[in-house]
Amino acid sequence: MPDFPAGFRWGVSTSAYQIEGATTVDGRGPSIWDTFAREPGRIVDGSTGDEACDHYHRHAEDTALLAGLGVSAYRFSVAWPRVQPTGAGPAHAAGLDFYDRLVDGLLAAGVDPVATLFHWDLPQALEDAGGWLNRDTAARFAEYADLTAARLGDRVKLWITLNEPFIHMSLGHGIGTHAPGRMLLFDAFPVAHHQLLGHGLAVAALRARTASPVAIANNYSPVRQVGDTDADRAAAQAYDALHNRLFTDPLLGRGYPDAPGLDPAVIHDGDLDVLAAPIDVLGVNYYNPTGIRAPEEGSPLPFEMVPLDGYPRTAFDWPVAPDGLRELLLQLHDRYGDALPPIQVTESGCAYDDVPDAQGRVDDPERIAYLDGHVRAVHEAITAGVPVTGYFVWSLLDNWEWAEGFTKRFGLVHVDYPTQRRTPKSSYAWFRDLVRR
Ligand code: IFM
Repeated sequence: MPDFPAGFRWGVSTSAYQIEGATTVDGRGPSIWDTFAREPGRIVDGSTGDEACDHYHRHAEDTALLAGLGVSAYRFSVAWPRVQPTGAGPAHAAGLDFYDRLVDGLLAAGVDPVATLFHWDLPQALEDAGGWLNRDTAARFAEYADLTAARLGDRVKLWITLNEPFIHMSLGHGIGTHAPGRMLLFDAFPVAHHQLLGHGLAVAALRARTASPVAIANNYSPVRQVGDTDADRAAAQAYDALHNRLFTDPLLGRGYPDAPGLDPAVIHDGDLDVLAAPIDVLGVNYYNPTGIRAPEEGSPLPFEMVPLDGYPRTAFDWPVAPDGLRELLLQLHDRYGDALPPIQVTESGCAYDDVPDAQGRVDDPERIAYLDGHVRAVHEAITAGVPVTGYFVWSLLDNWEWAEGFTKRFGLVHVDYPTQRRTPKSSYAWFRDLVRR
């Protein structure tokens, strides 16, 4: 493995609903995921995040795993319904106490806390008032950011406002496979705009409370055009605008791209200035490229997704394509030039069906190969001049993978859910050695 620049940030990521459990403990309010997971047929194995990895009670053990891994940073998310059980009103002290303990434990272990404010677990009370379709949710989000930073702002080393607003819009509100389960297709655009507005307002709230850098974590997927007709080209451009540019263009001061579904009536005067508030870091979550061609006649979508041949595949059936990460980083650099802040890869990882052997060891050579390829791709991008300053593996632990429940394992650490026993996999040792070097 080639050398990385001094100060490069090596970390791992998780999110609250996927690991914490304890969903009714210490006054936490319900979130849209508590509701959604209880609806029959929503989650493949019928599970919920009620217990997940029980991290709420086992955070000290998990912090020790982070210390053993030697990472310089840990990206977790704060559960909004712990801080404001109904999404409004004063801070709920018992909820923030948990993050206080976590952050202090991380600092004592020499690990920088990196906090994401919204990783999809919207308080149910806000959803009942329209959720992200309601412009007011943006203001509520800024209020929650302020309350959280008032308590943790002196110790969190990097703030991330939103996680993957594109995925929350498209799966949660476009096709309904994630909470809150709405199927609005392109009428989901207000969810994009109100999340971005909430981000911009939250950036201002955070700046007033902390000197730590502020970021957003977007999901990106470089588009591989399949076919060579004008219609294929138009389809690839439409998908690229939606997945890769809808959130980043306005964030970096370019205004919205010409994307399907964009409704100018949702954008009020001055909004574009608010949501383009300067950020210090762009978080990049990358898993795989997407094959796109022109749709069949009569399709409700202006593109069709097609599987990409010639790549190994993960247990999620996603192609393993480290070249896509290099391509994406170079594309962001070319596209945004001087407007692009330093990048940190805030998620990169893969699911495999990891099973302990007779001795209880978990060997996951595919994950090691995956991470090796993606870390090298980052290095190639840095060598080509892209300012990448960090890389976070998704995820520290096997955890509750949204609509897939417990069936997809992304962790460097295996979790036996019935006993909550943690077993570091061989990829944990591999990543530890890489970080050490
Ligand atoms: O588990 C998710 C995470 O919550 C957001 N990014 C993608 C991961 C894998 O699907």
